[in-house]
Amino acid sequence: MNLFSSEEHKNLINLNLLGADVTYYPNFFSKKIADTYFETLLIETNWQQDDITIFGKTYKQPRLTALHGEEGKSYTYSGITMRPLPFTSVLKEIKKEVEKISEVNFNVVLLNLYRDGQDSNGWHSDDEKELGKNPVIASVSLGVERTFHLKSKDDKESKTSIILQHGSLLLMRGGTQENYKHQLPKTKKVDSPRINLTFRTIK
Ligand SMILES: O=C(O)CCC(=O)C(=O)O
Repeated sequence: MNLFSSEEHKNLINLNLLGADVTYYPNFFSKKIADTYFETLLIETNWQQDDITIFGKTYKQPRLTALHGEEGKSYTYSGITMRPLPFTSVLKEIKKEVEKISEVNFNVVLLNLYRDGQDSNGWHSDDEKELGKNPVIASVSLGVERTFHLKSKDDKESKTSIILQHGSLLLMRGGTQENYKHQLPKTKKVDSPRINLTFRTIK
């Protein structure tokens, strides 16, 4: 099934950030397909809320998560080690499409469920050792639109904001993780859920 037309793929935005390579595809999936993916993932994912440890303090993670991927590809971040459940058929379908455009084979996907605007993801880089140097991260957004921020590690004043739409893909490559941090801040303007999928390659 062709999930998108090549015409839609021309509609891409390069964020033009020095030392990074970030491309945004607002309509990567059609609304109809994105609606189906959102409903399926919301219902069939085994969402969990882990404790995270930051600077020695333990908190409940402000969102729900799940990890799916190839056997043995565990992922450790913020003091949590997640062991993957197998890829489901819907995740395989999404993975196939993001692999075509990014020309990378991904072996895990981290899913985040932001239940409402009070759920968030703090400033960080996806720079864990097991992702290797200059990792390619393909980030799919489903559900309510949320603002995403990037800031340079050298110039902390210059913050870039982008609204991540339902059915969009944000592709982060090159020096993005080495040179930038990103976050998904809390917002009072949103009271419905969003699912984010970040496809990654664990070495
Ligand atoms: O929800 C998002 O768009 C960001 C997700 C993210 O930064 C992560 O999972 O590392």
